Amino acid sequence: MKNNPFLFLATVLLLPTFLNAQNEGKKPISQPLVSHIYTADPSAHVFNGKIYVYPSHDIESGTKEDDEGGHFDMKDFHILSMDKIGGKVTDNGVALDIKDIPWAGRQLWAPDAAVKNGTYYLYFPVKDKEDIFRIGVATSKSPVGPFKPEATPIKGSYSIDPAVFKDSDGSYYMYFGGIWGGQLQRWKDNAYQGKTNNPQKGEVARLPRIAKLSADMKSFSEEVKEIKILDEKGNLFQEDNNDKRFFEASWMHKYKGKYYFSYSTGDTHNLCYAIGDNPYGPFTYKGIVLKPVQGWTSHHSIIEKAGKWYLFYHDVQISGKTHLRNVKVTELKYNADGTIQTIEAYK
Ligand code: FUB
Repeated sequence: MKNNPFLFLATVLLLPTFLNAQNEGKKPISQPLVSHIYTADPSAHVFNGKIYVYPSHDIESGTKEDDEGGHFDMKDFHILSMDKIGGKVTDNGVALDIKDIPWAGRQLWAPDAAVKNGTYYLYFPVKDKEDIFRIGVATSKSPVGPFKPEATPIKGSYSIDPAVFKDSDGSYYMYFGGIWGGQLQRWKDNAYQGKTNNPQKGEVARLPRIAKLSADMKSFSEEVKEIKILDEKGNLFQEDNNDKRFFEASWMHKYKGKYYFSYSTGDTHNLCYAIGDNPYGPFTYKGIVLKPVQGWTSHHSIIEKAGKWYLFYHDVQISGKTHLRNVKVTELKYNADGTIQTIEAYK
């Protein structure tokens, strides 16, 4: 897209207008969780019976919009908490500031969190001083911080959107990656290729990544691997299948013994899911979790609380601007065969 300014204009500027027009006259099914700050990319977890949401904190930094998402120029994280869905939402203040991350350059993007033995781990992508996205980790004794970052990024990490999943056997895995501004296309066999073109039609779509975390939760215990998302015939998606192929925003949850890998298709704005039998996949594409929301990006998490399942997501209801988003939550339901009922964010 970078090499084709007309395609860039069409997809980045015109498509959201079209999608937003599709939703015109309809009402959102849920309201922003908070409105005093802009929040996005909600990674929700239940820790000690309470719900914690680890979102990006969108701001109007004044950075000009470009085709690598330079206007998503976030500088800190605020963690939200609530006792129950629909209950009072607390903003717990600044949990981590970019100025306290020694190796960070710019753009603190979508985080996630995990807990182990009473220590909370905040995982975050940020561009390093060479403008290359890496994934860092910070720790705290409290789920809402303040978090103390490690001096260097996680060795072997790259790209964006970490999602950390704890399996039933106590193992932790990190899923990550995002194309275009998320730079995943710059990496091949875990080696940096330098600035490359965005993936082109006719190519096999880029695949999300996984690595098991070490016991210390601050490093990978194995080499980063690709995870396969297959169509119903067992084939990998092509870049042309951009309404189904992986773009960014990985999430993993387990339901009735199956592994559900969900993700955003980016330029076609779907949140999709694929099911597998183990954390590494392969995963077979099953359908859409959430139809396109107002705005350009779509990013989510899925949790269970008190016997019900919930989808946390974002749109731009408050601002109408792609880079100033607000997080929301709605119930998610399964069919008897384990497939997910597609959610329409506006009715
Ligand atoms: O918030 C910045 C980026 O936008 C995230 O990392 C992507 O998932 C998209 O939501």
